[in-house]
Amino acid sequence: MTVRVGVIGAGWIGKEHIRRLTGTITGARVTAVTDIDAARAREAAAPVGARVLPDGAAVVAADDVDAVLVTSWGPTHAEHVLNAIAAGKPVFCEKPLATSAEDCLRIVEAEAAHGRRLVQVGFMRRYDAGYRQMKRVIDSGRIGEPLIVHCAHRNPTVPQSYTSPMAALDTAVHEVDVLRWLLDDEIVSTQVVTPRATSKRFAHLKDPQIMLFETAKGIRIDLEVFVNCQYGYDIQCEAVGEEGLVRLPDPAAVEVRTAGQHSTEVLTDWVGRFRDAFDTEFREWIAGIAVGDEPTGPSAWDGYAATVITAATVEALESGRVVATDLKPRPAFYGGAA
Ligand code: NAD
Ligand code: ISE
Repeated sequence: MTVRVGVIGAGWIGKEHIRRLTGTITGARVTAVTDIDAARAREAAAPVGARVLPDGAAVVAADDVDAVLVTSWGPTHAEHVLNAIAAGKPVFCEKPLATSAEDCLRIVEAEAAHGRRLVQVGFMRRYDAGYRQMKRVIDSGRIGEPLIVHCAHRNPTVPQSYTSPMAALDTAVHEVDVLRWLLDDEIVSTQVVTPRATSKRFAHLKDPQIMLFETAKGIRIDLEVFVNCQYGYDIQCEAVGEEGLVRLPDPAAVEVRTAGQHSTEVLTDWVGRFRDAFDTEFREWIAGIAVGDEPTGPSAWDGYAATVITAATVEALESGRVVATDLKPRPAFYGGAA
């Protein structure tokens, strides 16, 4: 079965995913596209022979749409995801699932009432080969019980529109998700420390920030978010356990020795760093839908947890305090205690 996908939001990542669904993976076709900027929708739809529809509701309702991809701005996600659930259609939503805990819970409740998982959230790091290897090592017990995790999330630069809360909401949200999954643990408190600010930032921005998370099992995580590091897009993660450590590999790159230097390239953006992860994420999503399986990737509950934890991190940044994350108990539908 070819899965017919309708896309809501034809901006940067929407176009990337349309290219991925139509040119990289098999088993999918993009049949409908919408964007509040109609010219953008036309530009994205024409090369793949998709129809342009007036809005997200029309995409969800379309007879030739089996599954919905939401790649619009974060504050609009909840409405489109809830529409897809009401229509009983699988929906892949780029992060964040929603921008408030209340909206995330509305999605969680709607999906649970539907009785089958329909929602997958676009936390692609779970599909990265390096993180998957790390998870296998941790789960095997080879490094013993994890105690500390050191992480860094560095972007070369960000535009003036990037604000201090976005370090948590837009950037660290990826570590929040991948670490909950990697450690099979929950983040219970968060704190932010701001070192000397880089002169390479816009004046309103606190950059870098060091986030300190504590998990239910007592694991301590330190995460440096540095979004004007200049030199490249660099993702680091090292888990230290009772009997050893495991470190995320850098992407494979040739070594060059010339002019008295030995070097390897550092990538410059997330598109290149996680290209294979995005491909795997969509390959698995489409393959599951094609055979009628429920999605197995990050769930609406994971989306809720990420939104609550990153909001608490913004509160920690603004108040200077350690903030408890206060997640609701996980419902049985999402694997919690019945
Ligand atoms: P963008 O601004 O380039 O694109 C968003 C598009 O959505 C725009 O074309 C806008 O006109 C359209 N849009 C907004 N509201 C709409 C609505 N209600 N209906 C239809 N179209 C609408 O932004 P982007 O960088 O592509 O980011 C989009 C989403 O993807 C964001 O939620 C962002 O956080 C997420 N994202 C994820 C990753 C990742 O690494 N997984 C990377 C970048 C962006
Ligand atoms: C962006 O939205 C992403 O999701 C990228 O993965 C992240 O590295 C970047 O900091 C965000 O702004």
